[in-house]
Amino acid sequence: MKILFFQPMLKLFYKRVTCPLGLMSIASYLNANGHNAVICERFFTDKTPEEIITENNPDIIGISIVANQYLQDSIEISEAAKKLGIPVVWGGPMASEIPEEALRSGVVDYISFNEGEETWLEMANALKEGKSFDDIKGLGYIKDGAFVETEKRPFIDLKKLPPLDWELIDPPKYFQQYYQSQKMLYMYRSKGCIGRCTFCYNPKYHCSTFRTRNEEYVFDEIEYLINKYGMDGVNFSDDLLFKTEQEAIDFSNEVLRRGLKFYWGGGLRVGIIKNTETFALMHKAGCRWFLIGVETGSPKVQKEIKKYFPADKIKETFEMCHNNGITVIASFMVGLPGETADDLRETVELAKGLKSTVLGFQHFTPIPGTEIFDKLVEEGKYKPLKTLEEHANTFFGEKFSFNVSEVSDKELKVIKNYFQMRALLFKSEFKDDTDKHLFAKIAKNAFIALSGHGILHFVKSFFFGLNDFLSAVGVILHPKIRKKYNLYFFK
Ligand code: B12
Ligand code: SF4
Repeated sequence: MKILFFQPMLKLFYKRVTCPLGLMSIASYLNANGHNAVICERFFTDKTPEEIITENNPDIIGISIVANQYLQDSIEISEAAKKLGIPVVWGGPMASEIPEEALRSGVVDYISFNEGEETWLEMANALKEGKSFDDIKGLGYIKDGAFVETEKRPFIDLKKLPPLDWELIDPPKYFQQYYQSQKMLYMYRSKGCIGRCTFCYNPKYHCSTFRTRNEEYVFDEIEYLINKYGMDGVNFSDDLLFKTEQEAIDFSNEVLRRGLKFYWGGGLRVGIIKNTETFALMHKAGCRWFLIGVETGSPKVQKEIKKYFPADKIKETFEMCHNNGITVIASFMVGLPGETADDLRETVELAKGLKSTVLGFQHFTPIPGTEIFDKLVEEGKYKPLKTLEEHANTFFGEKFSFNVSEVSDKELKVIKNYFQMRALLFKSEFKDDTDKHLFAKIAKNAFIALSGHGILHFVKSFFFGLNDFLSAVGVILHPKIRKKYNLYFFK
């Protein structure tokens, strides 16, 4: 069967194009089982969805939806498919969270929940044999006006999946400058995370499990991409790159044994790696960055969100990274439920004391299906969106649209902007081992990546950057808030 997968475009404008790993995995699996699956990256083509579909003449279409921002384009693609009478299946985290809204919109025929590989193979085989999809596990659809969800599909054994076929995409198109790498690609070695954080998609989407791919394939793919395309960096998109310290040691030793020269990093939890020697080994093997979600400095809020790490453990992990030349990108959230000014002061103090760090502050937005979301709905503090159109018009995390904390919007914004300003001002806090100002480097790289896609993107990215800069500078206009939270630059 011919299957056409779409990676939709972001609504506002391109922020960063990463390889569509989920679609690549499904397409590789289908092709290894005798089907003909191709991937269309919407951002790389000027053709309309109708033109692309007509050109490919598929039997069925699949669209991957990560978050709200992809919905508008996904609706457009689906409408074109409907006009041409081709069935449409949506998948990915966001599609799994709003199945009924999506199906009732009339533009989607099926929702494929969670992992797509086996569901797709069964769908493609059923199509070939002229059978219906009604009994295929892991699907949602509308029948006689009612929403039907078939039996839940158990997780697949990732080790049984074939290697990713990197020729399904054009890897150089996805190269990014990132830290020390000039040609960095996204890859993955595991899925899920053991955490039970109440705001995260993981407990529901991956049931707090952690599974790894066939490590041999991961290394073979890295070797292939280095040799064929000159890839020199990998950002592992895993939620949790290593579940144990031993995994990190084995991984690093294998990189060194194979003599692979590339920089790498990914997501990590505080407390997994306890010894500075392991960070030193990882650095020797090319590790240069880790993304760590700290979220808050308040033990009270930590308990609430079920992500509890004592401040000294957090500082210890950051210090070990710093001492071994590994930059930590620390992610915080402001505006969490019940968060008070005292809680935020603790967050500010913790963030200011962390070493070798890029600090990212995001406004909290509840993801449907998470524990925190259900609680907020139950308490009447959050009104769930009802239609697909409403979801498509909601900005996830980017714009400040929702505040369930005890603190005003303005204060949250000033705190967020203060850390942005700090990043601009203090090179010493934001440098990697090339001794460049990391923030300036990131900003420059983002600008190059964004504007490299035409004049419209150039203008948009210029104004986007300017807006960010002005917001950061705007912090000085709020002396009272700065005093309240100790947001000073030079003391
Ligand atoms: C890379 C990435 C991105 C990339 C884009 C990815 C892409 N190609 O679309 C970028 C950087 C642009 C991005 C952006 C955002 N992202 Co993001 N992203 C990821 C990340 C780190 C990796 C995705 C990945 O490649 N996974 C590996 C592959 C193998 O798994 P997968 O994608 O889940 O695919 C499997 C299944 O989902 C399913 N599937 C996937 N697609 C399809 C399609 C069909 C048709 C079917 C049937 C099945 C199916 O089958 C696949 C194979 O098993 C994930 C976290 C994670 N570890 O997954 C977050 C994640 C998906 N992102 C998330 C979020 C919130 C965002 C942002 C909204 C963040 C923000 N605040 O701005 C933005 C949105 C856009 C924007 N404004 O920038 C959340 C989604 C939460 C949710 N909805 O439940 C995640 C889960 C991170 C998290 N822990 O919260 N993201
Ligand atoms: S540690 Fe991170 S990835 Fe794991 S459940 Fe918590 S927030 Fe999600």
